[in-house]
Amino acid sequence: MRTQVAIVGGGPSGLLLSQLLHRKGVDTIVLERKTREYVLSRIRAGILETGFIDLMREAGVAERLDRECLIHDGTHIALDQDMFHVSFQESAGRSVVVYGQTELTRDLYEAREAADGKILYEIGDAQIHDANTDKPYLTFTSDGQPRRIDCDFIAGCDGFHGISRKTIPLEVRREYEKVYPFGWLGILSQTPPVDDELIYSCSQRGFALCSMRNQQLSRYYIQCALSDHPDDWSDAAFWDELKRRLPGEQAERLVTGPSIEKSIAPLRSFVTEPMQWGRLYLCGDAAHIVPPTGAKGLNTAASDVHYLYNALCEHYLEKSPEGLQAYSDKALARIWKAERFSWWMTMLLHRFPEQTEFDLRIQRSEIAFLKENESARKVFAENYAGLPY
Ligand code: RFL
Ligand code: PHB
Repeated sequence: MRTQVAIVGGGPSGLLLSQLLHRKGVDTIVLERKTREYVLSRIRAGILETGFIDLMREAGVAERLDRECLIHDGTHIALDQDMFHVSFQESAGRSVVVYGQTELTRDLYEAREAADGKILYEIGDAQIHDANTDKPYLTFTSDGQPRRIDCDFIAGCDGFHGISRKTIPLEVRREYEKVYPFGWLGILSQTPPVDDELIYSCSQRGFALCSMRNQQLSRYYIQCALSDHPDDWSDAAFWDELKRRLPGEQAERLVTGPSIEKSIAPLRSFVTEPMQWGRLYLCGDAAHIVPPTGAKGLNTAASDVHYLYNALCEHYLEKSPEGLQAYSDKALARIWKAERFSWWMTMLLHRFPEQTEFDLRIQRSEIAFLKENESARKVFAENYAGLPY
């Protein structure tokens, strides 16, 4: 088989890149290790920046998103019983939208299928060869048969546990990592959300987040120990703990119900540099991870896709190598800013095992400053609503 751009990974990064390139007449093949159903069963991101929406529109896949998404002009932040609002519209002049990663991925799959796009599912043992030459290729197994794809470029969109990043030799690759000493226990429930907007809550019992997917589907998270297992948490125990971490009025208003999904995600900050090696380009979680506190994971994947898509268009349509040469530096400049914001928001709102009384007072005073100071709220809103591409 031959294609222009071979894409490893059929998550949101890989599918969006494939769909955007297809609209410019560039041929791609997407290789996905799992089934379509498995990818769609992963409950992940919920908040999209406007840059992401613009890309979905450019890819011609935003019709349902534009119709069904919830626009959020701001967010609530709670410190114990006190809750205040930060308006993204007032402070940054833009909003974010709520539209689940599952729905977005479904829209992308449907668009690729409608255009007869090539996606190979359940492939095994993918390996990248000769990425630092003019003739890169991939080998893998499909239906038990060995296969090979020759291509011009390889996009490594295979997430944190994929093979693409590890293909870059250790002498070239530099990794930066911070692991946080807790996880997020998340549940999805068929209940109306407790508020029209998100609530990020810093309480003495730890962090909690009230989010949603739509008017009838809520997504809630609580900070938990890394040693916890979802089965340790009955629904009743989860609701009880969530209520204790919310201001009284919100706790009272909370509608509870059976969970339809329950999982624990560890929190990590991670960046690999460079994001390019020869003809291999990394995109999304394959190159970087943020803790979910700033809702930046999927949004940073989208900015990578934006830079790589434009660079590939410059290569194929304008015969210019400049975009591809600049890709890693451009992508990383934006990534590090999102890393900083996600780290800061994580430090601001969680309980840390080694926190002293002094640390706690500093944390409270930083939240108070955010509440009272317009400039601080502006910095928060600019970052949360998404920095420009
Ligand atoms: P993905 O989604 O991990 O997709 C990678 C795909 O590659 C496949 N794959 C392979 N395929 C072939 N060969 C191999 N060797 C392969 N190895 C792996 C995998 O099966 C998979 O299908 O990466 P991608 O596309 O870069 O997308 C990244 C996002 O999924 C991720 O950043 C977000 O979900 C992070 N995130 C959030 N991001 C936001 O922007 N806003 C949020 O509100 C938000 N909330 C979250 C989140 C992530 C969470 N978890 C569980 C990690 C909340 C949570 C709880
Ligand atoms: C979510 O809805 O899953 C979500 C929202 C905001 C975050 C993280 C996750 O910061």
